[in-house]
Amino acid sequence: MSINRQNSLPLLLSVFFLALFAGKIAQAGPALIFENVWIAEAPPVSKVLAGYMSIKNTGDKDQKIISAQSNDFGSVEFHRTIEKNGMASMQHQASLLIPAGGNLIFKPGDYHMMLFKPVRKFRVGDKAIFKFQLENGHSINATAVVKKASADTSHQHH
Ligand SMILES: [Cu+2]
Repeated sequence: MSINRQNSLPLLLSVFFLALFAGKIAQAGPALIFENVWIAEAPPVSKVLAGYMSIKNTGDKDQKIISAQSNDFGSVEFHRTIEKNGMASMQHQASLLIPAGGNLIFKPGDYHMMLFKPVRKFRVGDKAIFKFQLENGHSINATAVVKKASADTSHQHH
């Protein structure tokens, strides 16, 4: 007999800890979920488009997004429209903080992505891929779809 009960316990333990370790690695990734990522359709001559989304943080750590990029645009910025005394102005956001267990909603008149220099025309139903860079070194890809923006939510750029 080469294997007895006494020898199999350390083996079982090491398998157990290996599984635990593997589970930890799987959890270490960013717990951000991008939902309803969309780009507002704009006239074909537009040099800048606006994008929206919901970002959910299902993890127990705050997450910070420091940039976004897409092969379909020259550059991507995060903005927030602030209304003060009836005047709307846009503030550039250097980063986005999504609190643990919380979310951040982008919508017309609030947080939005400014998509500069589109490299092609976008029609309703077209898609574009965005890569979001996190402060912790991870990056997440999300696919946006072009939708019609209703008249009252059209984006106005300064
Ligand atoms: Cu803007």
